[in-house]
Amino acid sequence: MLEKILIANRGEIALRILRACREMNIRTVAVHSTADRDLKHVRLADESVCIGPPSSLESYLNIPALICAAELTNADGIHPGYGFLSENAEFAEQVETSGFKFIGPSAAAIRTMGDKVAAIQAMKDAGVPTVPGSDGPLDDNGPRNIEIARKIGYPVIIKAAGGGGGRGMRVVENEESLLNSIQLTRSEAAAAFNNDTVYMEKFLGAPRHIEIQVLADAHGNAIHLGERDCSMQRRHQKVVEEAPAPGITPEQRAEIGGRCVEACVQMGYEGAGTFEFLYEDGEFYFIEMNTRVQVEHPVTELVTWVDIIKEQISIASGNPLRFQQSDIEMHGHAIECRINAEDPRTFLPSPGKITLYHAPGGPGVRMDSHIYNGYSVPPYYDSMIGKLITFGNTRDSAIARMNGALSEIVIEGIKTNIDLQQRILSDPRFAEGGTDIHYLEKKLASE
Ligand code: MV4
Repeated sequence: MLEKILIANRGEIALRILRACREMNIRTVAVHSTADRDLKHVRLADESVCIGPPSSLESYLNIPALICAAELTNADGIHPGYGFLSENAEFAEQVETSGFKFIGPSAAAIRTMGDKVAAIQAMKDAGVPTVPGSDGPLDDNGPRNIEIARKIGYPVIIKAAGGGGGRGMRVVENEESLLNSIQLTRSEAAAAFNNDTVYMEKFLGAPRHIEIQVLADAHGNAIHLGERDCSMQRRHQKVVEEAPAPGITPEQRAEIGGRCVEACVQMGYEGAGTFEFLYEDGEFYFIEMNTRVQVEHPVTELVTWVDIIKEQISIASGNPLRFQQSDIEMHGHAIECRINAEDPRTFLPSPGKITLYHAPGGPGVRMDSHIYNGYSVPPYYDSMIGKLITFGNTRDSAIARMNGALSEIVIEGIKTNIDLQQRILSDPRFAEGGTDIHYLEKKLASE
């Protein structure tokens, strides 16, 4: 097993990784910017290293500083968490060539999934269903592009191969605007991602966002941990996530999960991963794969009883998976509300000192957060300050526990989105389950 892990992240996920290491008797190294000296995990870690000034570019994205910190402290593994360098193939490569274990997939796998055209091709090769589309990059042959769009049927969407997560896409309603839209998306992609490759897909009007969690070891074994529904989002920021996805049958789960597992085996994928799908009219359509642990991993943990972070570390240590697919059962229902330090009207970040904090508790309540009384939320990073996750035998009981926990939580001194979460949790359409990716934005516009 790895013996000392450097946690190349901050906030709640750094604390989450530290807790997993502690359970596994693995020593921990915290790295932090000068703005993050007071982070909870920095105090709890066996050692800590200051890696730079507040700016992420000079600290949490500073590859030489991170590798230097690993060398100084004699760490043997580096966990990237999510965001920052977690899906940076260059980082994964430099970590490994410097003699450390990158806790995640190979640089090659990260690179393939970072190129959305290559990712979709890999999925097609493995039998994972994809969105009807251009089957590869678009060239500048106007008549041919018009032909492709006609075959697919309007509306279509033009996406940048280097994009993802909502960046670099444009919906095209009709043939008149097609060629111009391709050119526009191409030049924006060249500027934003230094890659002008674009591709075309059928535009799905009202899908849900459902993703499959997988774990794959270095010995050719892979399993899936079922799905999460992440449709409740605003401007590509997820707000509420849940597992399982309402209405998905065990047969559907086994079918799509099995396809993802097969793809992992075929690609020689190693580590935790998430296959993102759009789900519409009973069909799954692959759009992207994430090669990191995700913010919303706890809802899967609560319904499968698998500790995803511990599995990542075990896999990176070279151990075979400790579960077979038949060992994985889904129990009950879990919901996660992201707690953000943000203005409820403008959604702009609201950093500052937390003058009073009372954590929620009780049966089926999990609070993944690094905040404490007197902690100052710095203005330099993401505004998410924690995740409130509830579990119940049924979806209704998970919702009831979430309503209770949201009313119990006290965070004073900064503005938060707790009121928004309470409005969502008491929304009758949310109670029914299965709202699409546009539901929250429409609800907010009508309030
Ligand atoms: C789509 C789509 C509809 N049709 N692709 C946005 C983020 C990126 N991961 C892919 N995205 C979308 N791709 C086709 N063919 C609609 C979206 C989309 C979306 C997807 C998931 C979650 C939220 C979203 C919000 C707006 C648009």
